[in-house]
Amino acid sequence: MTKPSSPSLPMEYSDEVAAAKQRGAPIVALESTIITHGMPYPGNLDMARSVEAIIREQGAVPATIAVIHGVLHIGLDDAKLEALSKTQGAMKLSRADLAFAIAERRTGATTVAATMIAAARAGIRVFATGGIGGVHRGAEQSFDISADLDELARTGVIVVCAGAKAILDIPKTLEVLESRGVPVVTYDSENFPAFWSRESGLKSPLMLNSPAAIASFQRTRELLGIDGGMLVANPVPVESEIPREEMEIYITRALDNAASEGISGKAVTPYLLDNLFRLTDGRSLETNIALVENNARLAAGIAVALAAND
Ligand code: PSU
Ligand code: MN
Repeated sequence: MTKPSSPSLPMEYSDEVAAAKQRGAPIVALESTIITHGMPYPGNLDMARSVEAIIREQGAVPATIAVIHGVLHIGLDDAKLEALSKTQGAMKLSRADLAFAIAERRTGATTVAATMIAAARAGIRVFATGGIGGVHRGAEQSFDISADLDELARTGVIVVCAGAKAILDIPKTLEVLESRGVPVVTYDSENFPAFWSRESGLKSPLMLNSPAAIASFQRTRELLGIDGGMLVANPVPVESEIPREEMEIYITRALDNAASEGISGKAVTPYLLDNLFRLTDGRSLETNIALVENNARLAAGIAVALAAND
């Protein structure tokens, strides 16, 4: 008599990622909300492809994560990546609703929080994104604090970003990360970056200058039995940055627009990104793409350094 098999999670690896896992090659996770909710088509597809290519050039394997018709995908082949980049109405998934999308056979893109959960489950330790969610300006009224911060505190994945988006309250975001015990390491700079700009006006809590040093810091945390994630902030390259003072003008306008249209909840971040894209005549998007590419390069370096010491 055969025992009924226990139900298993509908999770599928791309061929490339499955092969990488088999041989113990370094893998870098990538989120998909940035594709469906963060950038317009076709710029989103160009970005998704170029980020994957950069990770391969650095000797690692990219794993873009998304839920497609209820299946949690770890790595998307090019046809799936292209289809996702054109999908209208995909859910934006965080810890609260990742399982909902799978159970209800829906299609959804993973935010930083949901991508971390999926990456950890797939044994992937490094993840590249653009900017994390954080404490929104006016959070003392709206209570809008991204679930990304809680996820960083509890899930052991290194997240490489370009700092917190300047649409957020960056001092409060750093305070929450500190309270929750999340190390914030800026790569090769003393200043914590603000996504489109290299500086936020705040010093970074920690600084390291090489992927090997970041890998060694992470190993030491593991030896101490400290769980939870790490945030690595990588300033946007000088030639692609939009200076803080200039960006602030657009951000103030975008926030005003969001307030007068009554935008709230999950819609806030996508609305602001889209509004800034218009207000800057597409320049914010060019910067966004450049910084994600830059983060992918560093994340691959960290993944390679971690794998070298396994
Ligand atoms: N960074 C980008 N574009 C994005 C995001 C980050 O360059 O679209 C997304 C990420 O998926 C992040 C999410 O997790 O925005 C945060 O949304 P919220 O503020 O609703 O938690
Ligand atoms: Mn929010």
